Amino acid sequence: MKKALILGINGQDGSYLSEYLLKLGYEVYGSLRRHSVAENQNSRILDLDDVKAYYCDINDQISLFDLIKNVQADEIYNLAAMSHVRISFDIPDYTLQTNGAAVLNLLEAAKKYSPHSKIYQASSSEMFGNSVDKDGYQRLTTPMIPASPYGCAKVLAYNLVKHYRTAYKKFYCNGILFNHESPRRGSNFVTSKVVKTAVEIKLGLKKKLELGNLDSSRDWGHSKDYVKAMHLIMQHKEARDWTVATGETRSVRQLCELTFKILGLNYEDFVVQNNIYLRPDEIKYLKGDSTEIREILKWKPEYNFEKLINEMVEFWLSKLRQ
Ligand code: F7E
Repeated sequence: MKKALILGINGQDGSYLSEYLLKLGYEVYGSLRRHSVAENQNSRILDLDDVKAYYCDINDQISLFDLIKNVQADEIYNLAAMSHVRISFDIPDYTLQTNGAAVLNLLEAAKKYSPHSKIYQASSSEMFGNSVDKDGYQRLTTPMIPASPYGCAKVLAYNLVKHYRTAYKKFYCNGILFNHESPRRGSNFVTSKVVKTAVEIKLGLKKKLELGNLDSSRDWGHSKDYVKAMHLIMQHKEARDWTVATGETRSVRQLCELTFKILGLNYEDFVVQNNIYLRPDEIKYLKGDSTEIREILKWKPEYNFEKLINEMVEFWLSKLRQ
């Protein structure tokens, strides 16, 4: 039985990855961060009785080193991060520490105490900033010019992983994942915010939806598909980096248009701009080239944008109707 350790197991991706690995027969361990609302601590993995979850913070070397040493995992997935780009402008120091420098702790801990472990690092399309290749895509060779503290920290971690792979001949990989969503997405990310508020408007619970930049575009996939990509990356014969994306891009405006349309409404009647949701710097356009992972690892997403948003609308309708 293979052992997996998922750092950040209660996040959207951590919970889907746990379910997937349990189904594949893995023994699944995870780290939980202490949360002041106890109910939120493990809310996404409540149904997963077989998961062994422990308190550990990637910033806390003592708990991290102990966990790495005690579990002796075959595969370590680092999904622990401060994941909100706009909030990273408010707490840049914490973001840099958690998403960047703390990855060094992980690499050192694994090198010293669990040398056989493979490591997957959750890298992000946010690392590209506003650089786009001539053909309109981002890929491994696209220059990384991050446009947020979040992106800067992720570039640091990305480079540390590459460095440890080369210097110490380790199976350490980066998955550069473009935006990925689901009904489990936190409601301050734009897809969940739009879908949840549109459903509230439909049910007469709210009157308007306040957003920041409507003209930025993102390549949105489904978290369930993306955790399968993480696993495939760890099974490949060679340790290397990959980009994972749908290869389609939509603007926030198009997201609003589709969501309200599914509910029989016109977004223009309800959406207003509020400058507090604008960012000091913003990525205008993301569209990922995932040809390599599709061709070499045979990764194939089951969801497209329409199916993803329809599933999220169904989820919020049934939750808020109760
Ligand atoms: O914003 C715009 C916002 O916060 C998407 C994280 O998973 O993906 C995610 O980062 C777009 C941006 O995601 C609102 O300005 C407009 O252009 O959903 P988001 P993100 O910043 O792209 C990457 C790949 C990650 O790695 C991150 O961890 O939507 N937008 N109005 C808004 N965004 C939010 N959150 N709220 C608004 O009111």
